[in-house]
Amino acid sequence: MELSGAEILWECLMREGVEVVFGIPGGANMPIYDAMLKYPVHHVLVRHEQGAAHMADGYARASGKVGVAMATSGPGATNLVTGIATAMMDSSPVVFITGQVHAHLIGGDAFQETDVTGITLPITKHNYLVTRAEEIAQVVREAFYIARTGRPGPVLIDICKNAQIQKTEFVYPEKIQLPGYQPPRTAPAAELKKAAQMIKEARRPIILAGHGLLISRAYREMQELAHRAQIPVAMTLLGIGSMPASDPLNLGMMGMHGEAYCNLAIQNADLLIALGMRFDDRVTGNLKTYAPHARKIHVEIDPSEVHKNVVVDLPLFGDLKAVLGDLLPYVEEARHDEWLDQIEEWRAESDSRDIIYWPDDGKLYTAHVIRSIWEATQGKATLTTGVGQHQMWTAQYYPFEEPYRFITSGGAGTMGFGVPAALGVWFTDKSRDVWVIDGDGSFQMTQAELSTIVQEGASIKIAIMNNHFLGMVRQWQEFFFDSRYAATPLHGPDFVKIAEAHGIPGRRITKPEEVKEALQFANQTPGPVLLDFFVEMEEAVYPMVPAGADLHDMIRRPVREKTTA
Ligand SMILES: Cc1ncc(C[n+]2csc(CCOP(=O)(O)OP(=O)(O)O)c2C)c(N)n1
Repeated sequence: MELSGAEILWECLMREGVEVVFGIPGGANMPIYDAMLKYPVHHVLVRHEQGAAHMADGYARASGKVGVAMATSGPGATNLVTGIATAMMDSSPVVFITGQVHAHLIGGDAFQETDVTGITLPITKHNYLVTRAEEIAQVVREAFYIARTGRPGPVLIDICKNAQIQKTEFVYPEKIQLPGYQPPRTAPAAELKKAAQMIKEARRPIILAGHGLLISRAYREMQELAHRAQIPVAMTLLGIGSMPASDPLNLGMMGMHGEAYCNLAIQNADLLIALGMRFDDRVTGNLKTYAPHARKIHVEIDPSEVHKNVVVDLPLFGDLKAVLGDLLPYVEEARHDEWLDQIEEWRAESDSRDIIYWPDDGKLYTAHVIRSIWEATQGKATLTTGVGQHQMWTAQYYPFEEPYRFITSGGAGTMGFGVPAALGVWFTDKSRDVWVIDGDGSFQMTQAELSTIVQEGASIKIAIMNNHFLGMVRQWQEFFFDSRYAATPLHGPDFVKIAEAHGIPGRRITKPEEVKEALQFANQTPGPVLLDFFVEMEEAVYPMVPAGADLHDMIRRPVREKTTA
């Protein structure tokens, strides 16, 4: 059957199970958009291509399926770049499809010509420039396969306009052969036995649970390992949800803003079992003094991550689900009561400093607002965030019982991620309770997507933690630059009016006693709602490991006298 290149693209997308795409049309991808009308796919028209990228990314993270974002050539394509880098850093499977000028014009500075494959080479898992219609089917098939297998990641397909228009015979490639691309599946039995022996010998073991556990859907196997050998679990920011917050073995988040007792446990451990995490500088602090007493097992699908930051004793290459499934039969039951008692002692000391136990002093603290949102949503919402203090407080004060409920930009730390990612999450299941916890700075970066939310009729609740600062940078200035607040005080618009201008009901909350009623209002109002919380302006996230400092060298929240309320 002869089809145009654009039709072939959609035929392939249908075969990949694509139901929703996010994007903006323009000169170089108009044939793709024109052909789209013949196919049962929902297109979400965004207001800025960065939004499309984050939506597709949020969709992918929440569902495990490949997200799809589209843009025209030139500025359309370059507007995707931040979103592509964000997906790359967090191993999110997204296929980006950009239009390109006619093949014969390439290199001639044609209108809206940009070398997007060149630009995105270091921030994609793979990318393609397609100049002929005959290539499209094969390329799309490969792109989806590469995006979702092994260590997932973004793949970009740049399709010249002539290739979209040309007609050719459509033959769907049933098989793909990529000889140089063979992600490891599981580790050899001898290595697994070695790992089990190391676990048996450990007196102070700890599991480091990363994003890979969620990506490979191996969290249940990890929980079984933890329970069988009584091993406490520390999570990275993106590993949150892999262990239920209420599990006694859960130590919460590790690293720069991790729980103090969690970081102390890592520094005193005699065995680290690192699962699908990459020893990022935000979780290790100073590498020279990191977990000095511990032997280290690292289970990783991407060989380039092993020995990169931390040299380990035993690397196990493979898909976590397969590796843990194969490891479990070798792991014996064990108890580490003394070790857990020690950690409990550190935990009690941490509690004495925790802002969450402060009595109501009339001030609106972000940590308290987030805990109230947790209560109002019975801990069952799916949350997206921007980047900054509010993001860290969300990680600390919204205890997640389930995986895939905390969707946030980790590796890239991309402000503006929250609102568009939430729309992507909503498309995975429209009955989900989706909340954005945003900062006033982050919100302003992609607030244009409020229009998209309204156009799509999406029920998304947005809670802005409005401290009138670029809060996290202000905190660094307070701690490390003698409180010289260079370019961090932030004048924002009236967010309630902004919401109302979009037809979204909004409320401003300035006092603790208004919080509960506002959250009820959000829960009871169908469709999107925006809540603008005027929170304490100069509150800091604790604990904090200064960049590059030893992991145990944390700045702690001063213990507060429990006198007046
Ligand atoms: C796109 C982007 N630009 C700059 C930064 C640097 N940065 C990190 S946190 C932060 C402040 C965030 O402010 P806000 O969103 O209001 O959140 P808050 O820290 O106040 O909770 C900035 C500017 C970033 N992470 N991303």
